[in-house]
Amino acid sequence: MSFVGDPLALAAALRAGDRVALGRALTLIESTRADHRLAAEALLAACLPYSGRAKRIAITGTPGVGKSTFIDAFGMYLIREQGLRVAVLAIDPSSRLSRGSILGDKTRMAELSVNEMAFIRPSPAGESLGGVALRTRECLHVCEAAGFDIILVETVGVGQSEVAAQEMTDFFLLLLQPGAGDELQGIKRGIVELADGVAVNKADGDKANLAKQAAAAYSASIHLLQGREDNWSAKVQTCSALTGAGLPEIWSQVQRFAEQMEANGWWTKRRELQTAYWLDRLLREAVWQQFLSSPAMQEKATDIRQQVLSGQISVSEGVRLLTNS
Ligand SMILES: Nc1nc2c(ncn2[C@@H]2O[C@H](COP(=O)(O)OP(=O)(O)OP(=O)(O)O)[C@@H](O)[C@H]2O)c(=O)[nH]1
Ligand SMILES: [Mg+2]
Repeated sequence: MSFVGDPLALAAALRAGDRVALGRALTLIESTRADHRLAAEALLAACLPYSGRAKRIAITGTPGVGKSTFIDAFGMYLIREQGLRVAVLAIDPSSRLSRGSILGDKTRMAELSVNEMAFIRPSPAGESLGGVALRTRECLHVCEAAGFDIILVETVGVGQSEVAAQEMTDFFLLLLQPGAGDELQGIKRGIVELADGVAVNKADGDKANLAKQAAAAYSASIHLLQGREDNWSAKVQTCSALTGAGLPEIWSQVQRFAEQMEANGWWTKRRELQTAYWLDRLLREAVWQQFLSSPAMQEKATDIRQQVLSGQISVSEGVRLLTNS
C-alpha cells in the first residue's frame, strides 16, 4: 500500500474532497497489520483537528426493523432537503464470521450508495467488539475531516453493538416495528434507556394505524424508563422508510436535541465522556492482550489457576499474586 508512506498527503487529499483518498484512508485505519498502525495514527492525528463538526446519529433496532432502508431514505432526505453530506458507517462485530456485512448488501441503500453527497462504508473486521468499534469511531473522525455533515452509524441490532454505537454518537435513534404487541419488543431495557429518540417504522399502508397506536403505548413506557441528567426526554414518533413519512419530524427532533444540548453543555460533555470511555475500554483490552502474550505470565497464570481451582488459594489471592508481579 503506497499511501502508508505518506499519511499526511492522504489526509490533505481527503480533506480536499478526494473520495479515492478517503477510501484508502479508511482502509489504512481498518488495517490490522502492525506495520500500518503508525501510519494510521499519523493520518488520524492529521484529521482530528478537522473533525468534530458533524452530527453523529446511531440507528439501531432489531434485525428486519428497517435500519438500512431507513438510512437510505433519511440520508436522501438530508441530502435533498437539507443540503447535507452524509457518511454511513456500521458496527457489525459478526461480519468477520459471516464474511458479509450489514452494509455489504447495498441494495437496501440503493439511492444513497450512488449519490455523490453520500459515502457508505461497511463494518471493519476485528477480533473484538472493542476493536471493531474503535475502528468505526476512527473512521467517523476521518469522514468528518473529509467534510461530511452527518454520520449515520448502523448497528446489527443485537448484543453490545448498540452500546458501542451509543458511545460514539450524539443522538441514539431506536427503531421499532408496529404492532408487535409485547412491551418494547423484547429490546433490553438498558437499550431503551439509552435512546435519544424512538421511531416506530413501517407506518405505511394498513400498518399506519397500528404504528400510531404502538407509538402512543411506547410513549408512556419510555417516559418511565428515562430520568436523565441532561434533562432530555425522548419522543416516540412514527415514520416510514418506504414513503418518507415522518422523516422531517425525526430530523427536527435531532436538531432540537442538538440545540438543547449545546445550550446546557451536554453536547460537549457527552463527547468528552465518550472519549474517556474508549480510552479506558481500549486500554483494558490492550493490557489484557499484553498480559496474554507474555509466555512467562502464561506459565504463572496456569500455575495460579491450578492453585485456585484446587482450593489452595482464593480467587482474590490468585489475582493479587498475578498482578503484583
Ligand atoms: N412497509 C415497509 N417496509 C419496510 C420499511 N422499512 C423497511 N421495510 C422492509 O423491511 C425489510 C427489512 O428492511 P432492512 O432495511 O433490511 O432492515 P434492517 O433493520 O436493516 O435489517 P438487518 O440489517 O438485517 O438487521 C425489507 O423487506 C424492507 O423493504 C417501511 O418503512 N415500510
Ligand atoms: Mg440492515
